[in-house]
Amino acid sequence: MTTTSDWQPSACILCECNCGIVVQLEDRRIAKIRGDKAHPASQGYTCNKALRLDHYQNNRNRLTAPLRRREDGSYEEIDWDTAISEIAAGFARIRDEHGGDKIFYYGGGGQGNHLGGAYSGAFLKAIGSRYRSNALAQEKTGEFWVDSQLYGGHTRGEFEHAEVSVFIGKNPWMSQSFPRARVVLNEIAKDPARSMIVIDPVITDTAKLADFHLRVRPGTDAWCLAALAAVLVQEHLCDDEFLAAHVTGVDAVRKVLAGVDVPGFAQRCGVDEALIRAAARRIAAAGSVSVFEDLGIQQAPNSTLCSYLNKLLWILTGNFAKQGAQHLHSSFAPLFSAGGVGRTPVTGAPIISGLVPSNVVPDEILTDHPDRLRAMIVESSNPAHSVADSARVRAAMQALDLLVVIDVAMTETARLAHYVLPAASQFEKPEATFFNLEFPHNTFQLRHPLLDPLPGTLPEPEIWARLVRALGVVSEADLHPLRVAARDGLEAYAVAFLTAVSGNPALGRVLPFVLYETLGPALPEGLAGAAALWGLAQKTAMAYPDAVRRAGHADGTALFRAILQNRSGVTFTEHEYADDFALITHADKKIALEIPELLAETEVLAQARPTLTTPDFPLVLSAGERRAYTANDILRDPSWRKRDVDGALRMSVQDAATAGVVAGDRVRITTATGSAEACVEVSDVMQSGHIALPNGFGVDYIDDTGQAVTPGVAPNELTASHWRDAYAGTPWHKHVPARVERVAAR
Ligand SMILES: Nc1nc2c(c(=O)[nH]1)N[C@H]1C(S)=C(S)[C@@H](COP(=O)(O)OP(=O)(O)OC[C@H]3O[C@@H](n4cnc5c(=O)[nH]c(N)nc54)[C@H](O)[C@@H]3O)O[C@H]1N2
Ligand SMILES: Nc1nc2c(c(=O)[nH]1)N[C@H]1C(S)=C(S)[C@@H](COP(=O)(O)OP(=O)(O)OC[C@H]3O[C@@H](n4cnc5c(=O)[nH]c(N)nc54)[C@H](O)[C@@H]3O)O[C@H]1N2
Ligand code: SF4
Ligand SMILES: [Mo]
Repeated sequence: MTTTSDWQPSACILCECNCGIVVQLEDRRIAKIRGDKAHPASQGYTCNKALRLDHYQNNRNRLTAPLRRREDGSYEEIDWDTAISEIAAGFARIRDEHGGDKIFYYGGGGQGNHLGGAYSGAFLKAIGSRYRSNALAQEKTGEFWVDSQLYGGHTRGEFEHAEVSVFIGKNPWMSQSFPRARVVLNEIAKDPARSMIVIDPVITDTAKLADFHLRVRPGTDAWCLAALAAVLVQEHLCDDEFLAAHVTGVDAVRKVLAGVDVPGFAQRCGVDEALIRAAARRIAAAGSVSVFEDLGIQQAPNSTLCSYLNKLLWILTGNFAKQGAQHLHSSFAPLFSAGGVGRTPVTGAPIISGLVPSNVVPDEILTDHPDRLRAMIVESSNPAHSVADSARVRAAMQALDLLVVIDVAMTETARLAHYVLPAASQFEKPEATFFNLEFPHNTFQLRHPLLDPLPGTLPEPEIWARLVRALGVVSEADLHPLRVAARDGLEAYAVAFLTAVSGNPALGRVLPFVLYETLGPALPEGLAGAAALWGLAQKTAMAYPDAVRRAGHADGTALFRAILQNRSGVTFTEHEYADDFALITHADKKIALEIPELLAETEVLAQARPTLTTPDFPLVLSAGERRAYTANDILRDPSWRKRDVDGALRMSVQDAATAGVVAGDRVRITTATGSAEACVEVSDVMQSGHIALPNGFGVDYIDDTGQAVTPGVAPNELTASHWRDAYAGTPWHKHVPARVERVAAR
């Protein structure tokens, strides 16, 4: 007999919005899913994808036992104790022979799960690991480098209230990324007093709703953005009062922008000069402007420069610290660590916000350099599929002395590992994300487990705790007083914690472990993994005391209690608009507009050539576009898709004619790195010379008949590691020179 559960709150894990959902379970199946009206950010909203989450929870590729690779490359199941002791001993050996800094950590959370990764730090510190990376180092680090110089934090738009919304290389209709995206986009489109500006070579579903579509040629955004900013300066459209009061370094910026040849730049990017001027004037005239830049510029040529030029648009017009404009926001646990730019040990590549560029990881391994990386732990990420040049990433991973992968499924990366550890799914443990990026109200949701862990799997906090225990760095005597205090309640725990940590620096190094071991057991049943949130709640309350109090939480302990109790999520900060200035990290609380390197780059645009294609590779391939049925590599079971099951290559009518293909034909796509076959969709949304493949395809899966299937193209079989930004090392996935040939006769 099937048992049907009550409706229970949780969240969708398929994109960073993490919309609240309520679900009904039938035994272990997520049978019914609806938007959760009680969720403070999503308010009942979901997109089409949330309803397909059971394909993640229940599928044939779930791992159910720790695996160890045999000599012949096959895997054998081993028990957890064996796995943990061999893995801990293996890393300890590498530390002793080569130094703990040769142990690299990649991942730590996808679109729905950051809580497990929060515990990794204890083991990594204990073993002496220093270098790490994740997917943010192939998209956001260039923007972060710019942000850190301008004001020292991450900014977000407030699209719900913006008079003008600007989307640059961003297609929120498909990719979402801010609360209730489609509702907000429709509201903007319907309201004659509000405008939408979209900069995208493709007529996306978002562009279709836009008032101004600046349809740039791929890879030419720098010219378009520089022209927009130049119009603001040259036509005297800047907010001089705001600039005088809150911004330094403005003169240097004005000087460079005054010299920009707007008609020439318009021609370079292929956008009508009059349209550029009209869009710039609309931005200047608006009471509020919000801007979202995403992969269309962050994974294309001049990406760091484009991030800078984009930010000039809203800073020059004073669109900061007021409703509907751009904001620095609070964070519950920062996704980006602050600090200057370090360098990687082998290639000297920039380490921005603590992250090694994903693209240089193979170079840090495949070398005789004495400081090369020798071992790696991958948690909740699939770099053998998601990082540029998959063949090279595979070779690098095969060259490691030890590779351990923690995942729910047997992935392309797991298949290269010496050990694979099976994690409980995101619905089988307490889970949360740190994509808490909103202002003035910022929200956080602790999802309670809906199910017990699948037999054989463990939640990451327990996996990391077992690894730390195996190293023997903390004694039971150290932990005992804290365990006792935790039983007496959170107030007693806070006092005992401060005493213990100030008296014993060794505990301070492994804090998440200490919290899990001591506070974890005292938390309500099944929530031990939430223990690390206690520390984060205390920090949040100290960082934004007034905003946390305004949101209804007297202190960190009260905030932690609210998080444990409100299963649909809590608002943890409520800011006033003027707080934006206080969130600037510069001592003078002003935006520092001048970034000399990037101003020099702007001047160079007058000479630089905008094309990277060649006669051999005449087309620009965007490798990895977000569509209605893509969700990174989270859903491996292809039957979740209702459309576009093969992940078609989109191409324009002209390019299809040139290649002699029609819709449904199979083609071979070739780049300097590799080649792959895809099925064609001829589409008038594409401009001539630009083709696009979706992301999230080309992952293998064992279907219900036991057959291995791999629909679509793995985009990174076609991309190259050196094809990256000079400042941040972020890849140019959206701009890969390619050619297309018909494969078989019709
Ligand atoms: N459905 C779905 N939604 C997702 C995800 C998913 O896998 N599927 N993934 C999530 C993640 S991890 C992320 S980072 C976000 C990404 O979200 P987006 O950045 O919105 O996603 P993309 O479709 O990759 O790229 C955005 C746009 O860039 C355009 N583009 C290509 N080349 C250029 C160019 O040279 N200039 C400009 N201006 N635009 C260009 C493309 O036409 C596309 O419309 O989406 C999130 N949401
Ligand atoms: N060519 C090209 N490459 C791209 C992109 C592109 O547009 N084009 N986009 C880039 C971007 S923006 C991103 S964000 C990255 C994403 O790339 P990755 O960082 O590799 O992340 P995902 O693809 O989301 O993979 C998440 C992994 O987590 C696993 N997982 C799911 N739940 C759990 C869990 O509870 N515990 C554990 N331990 N594992 C779990 C899944 O099985 C999956 O293997 O891809 C990047 N790569
Ligand atoms: S995919 Fe993103 S926008 Fe869609 S329901 Fe899930 S979290 Fe919300
Ligand atoms: Mo991403």
